[in-house]
Amino acid sequence: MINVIGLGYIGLPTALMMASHGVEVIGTDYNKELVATLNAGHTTFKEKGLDELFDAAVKAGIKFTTEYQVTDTYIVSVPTPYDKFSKKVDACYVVAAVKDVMKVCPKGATVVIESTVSPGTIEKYVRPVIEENGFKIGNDLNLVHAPERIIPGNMVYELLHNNRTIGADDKAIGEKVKELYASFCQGEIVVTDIKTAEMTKVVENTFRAVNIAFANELAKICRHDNMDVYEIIRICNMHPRVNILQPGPGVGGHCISVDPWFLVGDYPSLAKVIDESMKTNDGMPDFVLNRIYEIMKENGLKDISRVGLYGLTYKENVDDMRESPTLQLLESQERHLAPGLKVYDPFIEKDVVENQYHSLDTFLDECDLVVIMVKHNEIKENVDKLNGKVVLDCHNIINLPGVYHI
Ligand code: SAJ
Repeated sequence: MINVIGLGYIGLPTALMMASHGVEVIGTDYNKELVATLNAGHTTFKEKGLDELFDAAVKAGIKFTTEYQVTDTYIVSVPTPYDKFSKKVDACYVVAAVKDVMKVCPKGATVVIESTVSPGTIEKYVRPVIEENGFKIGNDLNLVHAPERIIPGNMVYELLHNNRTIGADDKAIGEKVKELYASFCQGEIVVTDIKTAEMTKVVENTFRAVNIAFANELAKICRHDNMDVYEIIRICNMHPRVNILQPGPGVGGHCISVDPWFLVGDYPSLAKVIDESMKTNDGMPDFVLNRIYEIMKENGLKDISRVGLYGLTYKENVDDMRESPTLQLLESQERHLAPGLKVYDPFIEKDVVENQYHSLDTFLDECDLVVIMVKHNEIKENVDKLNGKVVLDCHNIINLPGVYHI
């Protein structure tokens, strides 16, 4: 039996996937409300294919509880934020979860850490906790790192098809855990050591962050000299060895906007390109805010409360707002003492910010300038409703004459 610890964006789909592939699974989370929701038969966030996967897992017998289980395999999938001051990974949730596992786990158990951590975190923070509890790693307990790689918006497909990395001290243990993941994963599963596995995960997200920062920097250069960044990237990407990502209003989510900081925090004198890239991405919401002021001036618009931000989530077609560029922009706007922007997002039903709308039509009726912060399908399907508005399209998705870009 597998006890999955942490039933958030990664733990829940992982637990459901294993259960629906014949593995006996109990999911544990300390959040009573979340567990109650799952036990009442509802998923806790929106994701393509998740409800169907949930039904299959429930049929297969998955259970949800707040209690840690006595079993031989644990998968720890809890958040790893970063310390905003030192930029280093904050492993407190992982450490707390492992401590709780130690209270119930029998000798011989395997503990798999799925949470993203910086290289050396498991050595520095997790091993001591296990040893302090009287377990000898390798004899009484096996420690493995199997970093998740799935992308919100396409999690279920990627869980099934992505290649995976398993880091273990002992190859045989790595192979055993590989077998468990192979119960559902059709991709290639590579077995390596723990520190290498930790580093690969952070490097993958850092690669993407640096590439996005490059695109954002190009957007700024092109804006400065009146060149079309999208046309330039499109042509460059026709070169067989060039693949530039897209500029945008900022980088959000709990991964690309966080994990690269771990390397800056741990290697401050070495991780220079990464540091600058993260600063570039973090500066994009401010850049958009300046564009808003420029465009208002150009169009004789004086009332900031007639400007609307379309989208609150960190990216398209998900309901996740963590580190979202829109929230960053709103914060920045407050710092500039210019409150009043309107906000709308079809995925956010609760009121989370001021001046938030829940109907696209009402929102658009009350805005003269609409800023496309997130490229949800909804707005792509309703482009005609933007006719007659001044539009700042931060993703180059609106094909109307006179649209502004970042
Ligand atoms: N973004 C751009 N331009 C682009 C692509 C993305 O500005 O060309 C922005 C998005 O709008 C968003 C942010 O970047 O705000 C991050 O979105 P994303 O879709 O690039 O990635 P995440 O954070 O949803 O998921 C990433 C994935 N990592 C990689 O692709 C290397 C996923 O595979 C990881 O599992 C996930 O991080 C994670 O949990 O670590």
